[in-house]
Formats: sequence, structure tokens, C-alpha cells
Amino acid sequence: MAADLSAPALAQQQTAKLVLLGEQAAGKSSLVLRYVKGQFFDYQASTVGAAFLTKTIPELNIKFEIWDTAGQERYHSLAPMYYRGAAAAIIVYDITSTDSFNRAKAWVRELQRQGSPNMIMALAGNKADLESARAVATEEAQAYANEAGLFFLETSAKTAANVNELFAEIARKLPKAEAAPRQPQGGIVLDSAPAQAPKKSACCA
Ligand SMILES: Nc1nc2c(ncn2[C@@H]2O[C@H](COP(=O)(O)OP(=O)(O)OP(=O)(O)O)[C@@H](O)[C@H]2O)c(=O)[nH]1
Ligand SMILES: [Mg+2]
Repeated sequence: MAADLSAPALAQQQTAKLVLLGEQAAGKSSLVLRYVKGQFFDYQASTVGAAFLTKTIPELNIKFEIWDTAGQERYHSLAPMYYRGAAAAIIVYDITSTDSFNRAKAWVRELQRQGSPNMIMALAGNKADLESARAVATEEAQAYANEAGLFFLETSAKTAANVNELFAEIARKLPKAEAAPRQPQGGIVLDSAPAQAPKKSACCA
């Protein structure tokens, strides 16, 4: 029997490794927590090493495997472990801190040199709710993002502004899993071509 009836539509779910990088206190963990759990804490403990969370977007059949890295300089040498092989990266800065914007640019340069070649990169200017303390103009960041070929949004983990949009846009930009778009949804494949899709196990959701 050629038709593989053991592979339901669910098995087509695409898994995408996503890493967050950026200066300490820029709001990486807060963005992830807001996105994954809908929570925000005024006091958010600084990340040690990295944190791992997942989030599935059922409409797009994508599961994000999110590595929320620690921004403290002493963890910098660990970063390649988390960004290597990542399909996408969110580089976060704090709009009230020019230093954090410069640090974000340094991360972009590092990823351009050492990240995966087709990595989708998004620049997030976080803490957009703190408009009165703004130090980085939207136009400046947008111009930089255009130049560097990044997708750019200003976000607020506190108010949730643009947080879902940020992750959803990344999901939309991901290259589709090789086999997924060609598989008729829920139908039986009558054509005799061998199924070449790498079989991802549905383990550990
Ligand atoms: N006003 C405001 N505060 C925020 C926002 N996002 C994060 N914060 C606050 O900024 C502080 C640092 O946030 P974190 O999410 O821990 O920052 P981080 O980038 O994960 O920091 P490290 O783990 O140390 O690298 C916390 O006190 C948060 O409550 C935001 O959008 N608006
Ligand atoms: Mg953190």
C-alpha cells in the first residue's frame, strides 16, 4: 500500500526554533511571558542562562520552540548554543535606552556573521508604553531595520501592544515545511511519489 494513512494532518505541524537576544532588562522574558502565558510582572527576575518555552499557533500549524536567553554579559559566550540552528531571532532593545539599541545592533552583526543563513530576524523596540522616557526614535530604528533587512516593531510586554503581531509576523515569514503545503488536508494521497517529508515525531508537546 503506497498511501501512508498513519500520518494525520497533525503530523504536518512545523516546528520552528526561535531565539530572543538583547541587553539585560530589555524585556525578552517579559515579551515571551506575555506571548505564551498572557502574563506580565513589574518585577521580572533576570534570566539565568536561558529559559525554554513553547507555543503553538494552530491556525498556522506552527509550534515555536522559544529560547529566551539571558542578557547579562557574562552569558554572552553561551548565546551561539541557542541561536545556532534557529529559524528566527527576535533582537530586543528598550526604547528608553540607547545602550540597549546599540547592543541590539551588535547582536544583529553577530547573527549576520554566525547565525543560520536564512534566519528570520526581527527587531523589537520594547517598553513602547514608556513614551515619555523614549531615547530611541522610531524613525531611527526603522531606518536601521530597513538597512539591515530586519522586520521591526515597537512592542510593550506591559500593555501587550504588538506582541502577538510580532510573533505572528515571524510565523508568516517562516519558510513553509517542505512537504506541508503539498499535502491535501485530510485527504488520501493518490499519487505514487514516495513521501519525502522528514518525519518529525510529535513527542513532548
Ligand atoms: N514598562 C515596561 N516595563 C517592561 C516591559 N517589558 C519588560 N519590562 C520590565 O523590565 C524589566 C526587565 O524585564 P525582563 O523581561 O526581565 O528583561 P530581560 O530582557 O528578560 O532581562 P534578562 O533576563 O536579564 O536578560 C522588568 O522589571 C519588567 O517588568 C514593557 O514593555 N514595559
Ligand atoms: Mg530574561
